Amino acid sequence: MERTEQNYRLARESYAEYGVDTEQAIRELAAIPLSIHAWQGDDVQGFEETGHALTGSCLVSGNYPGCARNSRELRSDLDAALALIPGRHRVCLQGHQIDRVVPGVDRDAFTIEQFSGWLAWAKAKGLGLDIAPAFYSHPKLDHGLSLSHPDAGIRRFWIDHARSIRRIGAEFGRVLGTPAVCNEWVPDGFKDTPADRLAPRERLRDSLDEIFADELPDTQLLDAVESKLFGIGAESFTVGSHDFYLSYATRKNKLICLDSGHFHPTESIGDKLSALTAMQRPLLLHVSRGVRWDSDHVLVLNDELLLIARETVRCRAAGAEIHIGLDYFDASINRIAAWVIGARNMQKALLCGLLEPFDRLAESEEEWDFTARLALQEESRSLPWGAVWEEFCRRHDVPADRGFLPEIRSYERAVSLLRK
Ligand code: RNT
Ligand code: ZN
Repeated sequence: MERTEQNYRLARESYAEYGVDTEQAIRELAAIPLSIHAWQGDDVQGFEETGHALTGSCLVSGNYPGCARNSRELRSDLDAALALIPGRHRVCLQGHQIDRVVPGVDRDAFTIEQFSGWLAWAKAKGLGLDIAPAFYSHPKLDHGLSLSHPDAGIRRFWIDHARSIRRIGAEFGRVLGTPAVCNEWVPDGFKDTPADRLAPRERLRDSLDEIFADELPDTQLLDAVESKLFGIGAESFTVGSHDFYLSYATRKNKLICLDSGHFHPTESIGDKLSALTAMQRPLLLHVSRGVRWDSDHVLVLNDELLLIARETVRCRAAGAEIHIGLDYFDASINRIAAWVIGARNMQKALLCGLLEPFDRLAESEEEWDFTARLALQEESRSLPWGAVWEEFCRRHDVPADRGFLPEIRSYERAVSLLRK
């Protein structure tokens, strides 16, 4: 404890020499909520008890024991994870992670009743909730198509699912006093070259128009739309591409959701944040890590994450509204550890962004001194941000990095490994 404070005092002085106020960085980091994705905890399975396999090009690999079998167990696991993530955060649900199965009530007819346990839990814990319709793992996802399907009956089912999830989100927002972000992502696409690229896109556009026709106040609900480059089994064509959704979001005044695993590997969403902020769009991020074909590995503190976080910090400082959601799933390691490691890495990256000697860098840039800019960028990598992070954890009463795994181990011994 004492060592943490001593290290922090020295770090504070070091940063002060670069004109950086660590106290301000600590305050600002505490004010950035992450939307923690509930689906890391159930391998994106949901709780409908229908036994539908995971479809829609999301693939979860691994069989680490102790997966949550119902929403009650998932909430208990989330409690364990949230206790190890410093600060106050939100939880994002998928539209099939229901509390209660009512025979005969399918996704197109879900109401707040299916999510009442989540709402009560969030209210008791003072958490905000976000949500997304689940357009996959269901027989109505036919030939890989949902909202863009040529059959009006199939489109109707998915439109009604999205409408019901929007209403549930608005109820979350109303009761919890913080708007729920509701994100529309559909897996629609083709494995091989389509004959007609336009018709599915026109159908997706019209389905979205119908979904958003229900007017809900933005004090309760914020709509987002999420693009993707390709998916497994949809390698050649994705109906909801980035161009499609970016212009849709602009036209309909929706949030565009940028998933860091949904672009060409050399294309970074870090660069897109300022481009969109310049156009004054609020944004939703799905922060993830792409590895070869997979878009959903646990976040590590790599250059990509540092860029996304530093740009988020800069754009937020300029007044941009950027909602940070996490989106990855790994079933090959302890699922609570996956949440905790990824969320803490997101926070560490944000902290590095907040601690960057920005004024000095900008000064060099203004003076056209690109040599000094590069030298300082590299120098600042080895400034003692780790000591500030430990102090941040201490102030939030959460273990430092060396301390969280033992807690997860004891939770799995006492709770999750007993699940069969
Ligand atoms: C899929 C999208 C989407 C999903 C969730 C589970 O590629 O990223 O956000 O991760 O719907
Ligand atoms: Zn995503």
